[in-house]
Amino acid sequence: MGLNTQSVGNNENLIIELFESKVLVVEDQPLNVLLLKRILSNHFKVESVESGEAAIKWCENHTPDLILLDIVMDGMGGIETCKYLKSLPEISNVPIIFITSSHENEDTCWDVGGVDFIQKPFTKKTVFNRVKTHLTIKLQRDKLTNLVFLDSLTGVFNRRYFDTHIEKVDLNAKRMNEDYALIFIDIDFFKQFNDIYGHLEGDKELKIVAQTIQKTLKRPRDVVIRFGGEEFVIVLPSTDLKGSILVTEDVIKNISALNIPHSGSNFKHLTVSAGIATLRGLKGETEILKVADDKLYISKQLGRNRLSY
Ligand code: GH3
Ligand code: MG
Ligand code: MG
Ligand code: MG
Ligand code: MG
Repeated sequence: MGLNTQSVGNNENLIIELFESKVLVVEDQPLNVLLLKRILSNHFKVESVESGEAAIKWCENHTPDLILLDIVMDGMGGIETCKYLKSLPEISNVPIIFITSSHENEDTCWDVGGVDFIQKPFTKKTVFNRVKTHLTIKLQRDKLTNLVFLDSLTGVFNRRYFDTHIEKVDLNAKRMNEDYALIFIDIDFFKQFNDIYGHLEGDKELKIVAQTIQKTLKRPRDVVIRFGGEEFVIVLPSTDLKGSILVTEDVIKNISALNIPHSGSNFKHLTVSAGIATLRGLKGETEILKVADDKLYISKQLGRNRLSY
């Protein structure tokens, strides 16, 4: 989801980030598209589509930093498009500025989640400054979110994120009558690893393990969290036991395949153990967490470098 940790409040960084931020223009009049691009292209990366439907399609594969949305368009209008886009998890935090030619829609713009609007005919200065202002707020908010919810060593989500995330996943699964999986991952013999190779080397491998887990997860909604020292939790929404076993096998295999030497391990290279639990038959997130942890313990007892469920 494109998160990364960066310092807050560095003006030079902000200018670079603004320059690299993506603005999606949704507008059905070619002349307006041309004008908007002329105003914005020197300062931001600008893409355009000519309908609400095309905007939705575009957002399936890209996440813009800001959307400029025309209200009156053939087919799906701007208001309807905004409502739909705001319901997508990846887009829900993206500021949407409406471009409107009448005051009629003003209140509705706010109601459906718009952050601002630009009145047609627009001026260069107003378009530029509205876009710049809302992009700046968006980028700074992203940075704060990253600082709060990402683990600074490994770059994956932290425990604080887990607490709010798991609640939502649990609620959503129950609402949709779906299963979801929670997987505990723990590095094997990691205390010995630190003792033999030193803590700095340990930190380095911890980061590599985290990123290997992350890369193994294929779907955008799959999430890895650093739960504690050398323990990670994977949350897989809309996934049953069978699916989660396949993912966990891949995680174990991919980490083993890194072939990180570990002379203190029975396997002579760095490995992990896993415990899997899914919602089916359990009450909710507290129980699922406990069961996954119990299963992890069994994997350890059975010799490590394996999964249990
Ligand atoms: P097991 O196979 O049973 O999991 O053995 P283990 O040694 O991995 O487990 P234990 O829980 O006894 O030790 C975990 C170790 O992980 C303790 C600590 O040295 C190491 N560790 C935890 N957090 C960090 C960290 O942030 N950096 C480094 N380098 N090591 C860490
Ligand atoms: Mg129009
Ligand atoms: Mg541990
Ligand atoms: Mg332990
Ligand atoms: Mg361990």
